[in-house]
Amino acid sequence: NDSSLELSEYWDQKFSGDNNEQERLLMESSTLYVGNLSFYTTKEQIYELFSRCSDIKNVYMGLDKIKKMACGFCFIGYFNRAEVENAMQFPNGASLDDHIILTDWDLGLREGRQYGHGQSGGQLRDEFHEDFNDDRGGFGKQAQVP
Ligand code: GTA
Repeated sequence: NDSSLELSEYWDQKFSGDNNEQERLLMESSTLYVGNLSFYTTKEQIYELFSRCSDIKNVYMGLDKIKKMACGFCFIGYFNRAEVENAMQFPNGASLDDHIILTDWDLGLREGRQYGHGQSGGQLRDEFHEDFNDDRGGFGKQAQVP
C-alpha cells in the first residue's frame, strides 16, 4: 500500500513492445532508474550510496550519445525485486552533489537505453529548460539564443 512503490507515469516512448509488455516488465524487473544527477556524479558515488540499502549487481551510467559522457541519469541492477523496493524508498529526498535524486522503476536495460534521447545527445528534458544549471550542461540546448 506504500504509494512510493506505485509505478510512475513515465513510459519509455522508444520501447519496441506495447504498453502491456512495458507494464509487465516494470512490475517484474530488478532495475532502478536514477535521475536528476549532476553530470559530475560518478559511478563510484552511485555504488557508494545505493549499496547502503542492498548489494548492487551492476550500474550503467546514462551517456550523452554524441560525447559518450555522463549526462545525468543511471540504471542500477539489483539481484531481486525486493532489493529494488528498498532502493526506491531509500534515498527519500537524498542529494548527491547537491542534486535531489529521483528514483523510478525501470523495465531493464536494453542496448540504446543508456543514451539520452535529446537531439543534442543528452536527456530530452535538458533540451528545453530555460534556467542555467552549471552541472547539468548549462542552458537547455534548444532554449539557447542562437
Ligand atoms: N524508468 O523517469 C524515468 C525515466 N526518464 C525520465 C528517462 N528514462 C527513464 N526511465 C525510467 N523512468 O532510456 C530513460 C529513458 C531512456 C533514458 C534517456 O532514460 O527510457 P531521456 O530522458 O533522454 O528521454 O531518456 P525520455 O525519457 O524519452 O524523455 P522524457 O523524460 O519523457 O522527456 C520528456 C520531457 O522533456 C518532458 O517532461 C518535458 O519536460 C520535456 N519536453 C519534451 N518535449 C518538449 C517540448 N517540445 N517543449 C518543452 N519541453 C519538452
